[in-house]
Amino acid sequence: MFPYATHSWLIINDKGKLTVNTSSKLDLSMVTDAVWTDYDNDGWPDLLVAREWNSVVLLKNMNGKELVPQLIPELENQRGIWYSIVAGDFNKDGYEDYIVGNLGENNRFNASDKYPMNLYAIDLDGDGTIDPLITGYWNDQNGNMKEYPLNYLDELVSQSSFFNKKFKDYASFSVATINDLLDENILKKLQFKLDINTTSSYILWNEKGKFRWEKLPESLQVSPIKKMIVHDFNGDGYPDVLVAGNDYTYDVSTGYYDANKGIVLLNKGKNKKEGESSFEVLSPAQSGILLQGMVESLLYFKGDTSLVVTGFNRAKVSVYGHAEKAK
Ligand SMILES: [Ca+2]
Ligand SMILES: [Ca+2]
Ligand SMILES: [Ca+2]
Ligand SMILES: [Ca+2]
Repeated sequence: MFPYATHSWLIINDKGKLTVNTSSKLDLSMVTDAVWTDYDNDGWPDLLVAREWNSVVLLKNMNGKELVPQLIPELENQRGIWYSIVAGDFNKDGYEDYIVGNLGENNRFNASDKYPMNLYAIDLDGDGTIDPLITGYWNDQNGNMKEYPLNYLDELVSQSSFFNKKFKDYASFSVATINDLLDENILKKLQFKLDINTTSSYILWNEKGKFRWEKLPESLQVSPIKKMIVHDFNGDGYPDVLVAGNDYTYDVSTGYYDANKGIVLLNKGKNKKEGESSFEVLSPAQSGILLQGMVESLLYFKGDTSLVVTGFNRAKVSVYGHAEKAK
């Protein structure tokens, strides 16, 4: 139950027989997506894992014997609601790079190192189930940044009776910081706490096995990035990216995320400036592909006419044909 996560498993395909064993059990917290990628070009595919309320984590393939999570500060320092990850050698230096989808910047949270968003896993009313409490930082009446619950009182009351016992009216709740909510006694019940310091989506450059983050352009920060396809759409030899997302499941206080209509990142080749990408952002009008809704799946089927197939939440599947350019 959120924010607890069950184990992840590596399923071994042993000559057509699928097996799991104790060594294939992995504790990776809330995993959303993963990509096989030989990040260090040693011939063994490694696993790069995207996680919610956590960092991206790299599991290095030790000569085919085991997958070992690596402690990499560049990865651990960026904690987000990472929904999706794809790989492609975008600058064609022989090392695969990555695009990592996050919540985006179209929200009121402004998560940062100094002012993170926190998630408290705590059973406030003592009924045996966790009442996850999410907080962020906003200015108080005196202009000082204070930590407040993110949800409206109505939403919290519907989640746990703790809140209507604690707050008799909206006025007292509206000025209540996390310290008013969780006093010392209640904090004893805290099971664990997670935090994120970025909601932006990024390109993760792989510089010969060292990682460097570069924010995706503004027009890609409008909505959560849930699904992506890496494919050389215009046949120039450089991998491009189709980016889809949105989320209609957030609470009232956060609202609908629906601003991504399907975005193509056209790779313009080698970096113009060292260390900077040169992706051209194509709108649906420019690319001819429009993905309106909450995207749950996105697939590319290769064929005489290749197909981009998109699955939406509570809506029909959309299919776009894509004629490959002759090379
Ligand atoms: Ca490797
Ligand atoms: Ca590269
Ligand atoms: Ca509870
Ligand atoms: Ca291309």
